[in-house]
Amino acid sequence: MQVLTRSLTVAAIVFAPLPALAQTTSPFTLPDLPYEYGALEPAISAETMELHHGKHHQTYVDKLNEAIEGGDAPVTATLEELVGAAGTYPPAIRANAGGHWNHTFFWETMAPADGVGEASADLTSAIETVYGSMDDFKAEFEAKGTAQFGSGWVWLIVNEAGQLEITSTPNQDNPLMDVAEVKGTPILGNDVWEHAYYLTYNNRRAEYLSTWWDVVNWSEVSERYQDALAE
Ligand code: MN3
Repeated sequence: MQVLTRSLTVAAIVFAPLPALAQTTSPFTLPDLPYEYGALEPAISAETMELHHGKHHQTYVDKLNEAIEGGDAPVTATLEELVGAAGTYPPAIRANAGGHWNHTFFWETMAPADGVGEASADLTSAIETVYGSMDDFKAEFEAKGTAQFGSGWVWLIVNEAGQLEITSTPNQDNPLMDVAEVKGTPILGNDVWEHAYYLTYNNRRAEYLSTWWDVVNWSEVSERYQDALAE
């Protein structure tokens, strides 16, 4: 009975929903991952996840809090507000609010390969309408991610016309920002900074992008698609 109780407790912690981003204000905190560091292997190694979440994401959170403490943005601003008005704040807010939002989104939209679910009928239909097939969509997404010069992100968004669109952003920008060339609501995104893949894939970004589909949480992406359409 003790063992059962403990395993239920662990499960509750591991699968507890992450706090809604829009409701959080400074000081911001590093969210727990909804899975273990090794859970996305072999697509993403435990070592990569530990550094990426525990060091890189933590640093964005810390620097964001420092910038706000230093007066760069109001302490009452939510993360969503900081990201949406990124261009009106000093660069430290744009980089670190973006980094915190992007990585939180990234962790939530991945899952262990045996728990990724499937794209909903609505999302599948929309992808097939725009891209022809799921494979053609993936190829275009990978090409956009490979073509992003230097550090950045590749996204699938619901754009302002309510249509699916693949876009990329430099550094820690994202399509929610006022400064984004192509604006919309991200429903899927991949981090193409070298820190996201270099330990396993070295300079082979294209191989990382093609392998990454194994851990895309299609159930979560499908929910975000419905939410984005309802906005
Ligand atoms: Mn990263």
